[in-house]
Amino acid sequence: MKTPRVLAIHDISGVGRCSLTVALPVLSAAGIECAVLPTAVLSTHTGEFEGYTFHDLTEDILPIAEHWKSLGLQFDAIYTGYLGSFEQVELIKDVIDLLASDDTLIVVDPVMADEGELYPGFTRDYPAQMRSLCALADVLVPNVTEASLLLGRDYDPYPDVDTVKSLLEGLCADIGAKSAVLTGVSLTSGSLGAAARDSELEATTYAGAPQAEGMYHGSGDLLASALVAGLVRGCTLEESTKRAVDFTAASIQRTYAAGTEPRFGLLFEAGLAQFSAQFNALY
Ligand code: PXL
Repeated sequence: MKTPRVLAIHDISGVGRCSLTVALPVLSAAGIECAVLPTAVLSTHTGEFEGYTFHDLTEDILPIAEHWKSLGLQFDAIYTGYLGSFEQVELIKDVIDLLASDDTLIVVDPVMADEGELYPGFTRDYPAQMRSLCALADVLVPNVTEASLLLGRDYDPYPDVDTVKSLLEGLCADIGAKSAVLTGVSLTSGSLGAAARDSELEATTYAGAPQAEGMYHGSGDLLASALVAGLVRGCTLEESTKRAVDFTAASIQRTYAAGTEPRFGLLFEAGLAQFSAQFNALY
């Protein structure tokens, strides 16, 4: 099998297990080449760390993409995450225009908020800007806070099945994504997972795993990276969502058992071999 190539566009936070320090190992473990376009370099992510450094790479984004274009590089998927500014959202739309072919899967994780709050550094008008990038998504992967902000709806931390369905339908019909995976939802008691809407099949499915204690930074990035891995390796949206939820839930359980500080992220490393084995079987 030819090794698929994914372009991951996120920041690189040196410590804290999020964005590129998660996308790279997870995609590699699934047998995918992960090309990276870093949007910024930070010493740590912006949650629960004081005094982090932030080096913006906005000016490098288009020259990097233009160089790749001149090399004739093809990407099986373009996967975007944390972007530091309005300007970067606009630039990433240009990068997609430049580098995506009809066969490139566009996955957008509109990283900007969690638990009802925007992350530090994002202004209240950012979600409206992010909508325009989300419209290009084949698969949009927000958490419940991000979905509510994108749709201009009140945040409900515990959406029921009808609310989840309505959020997913809004992400597809109003925002324009072809499919959507809503993360951090609990539709059966004691479970936590993600609901997926495939608008071509007009089907909504739910994947849950036993709910583990704790909220960890980078959980959304881990789930989205594992989802991209499954999709690019040819699994359906439903199957990819299930694998991503299982991998993330096992990582949460392992981290809770280890008692490490949530800001240092999920101990996903010990689960990579098992995650990888599911894809080896596909070769
Ligand atoms: O995990 C999302 C994320 C990614 N990158 C940076 C962040 C966050 C969340 O806080 O701060 C820099």
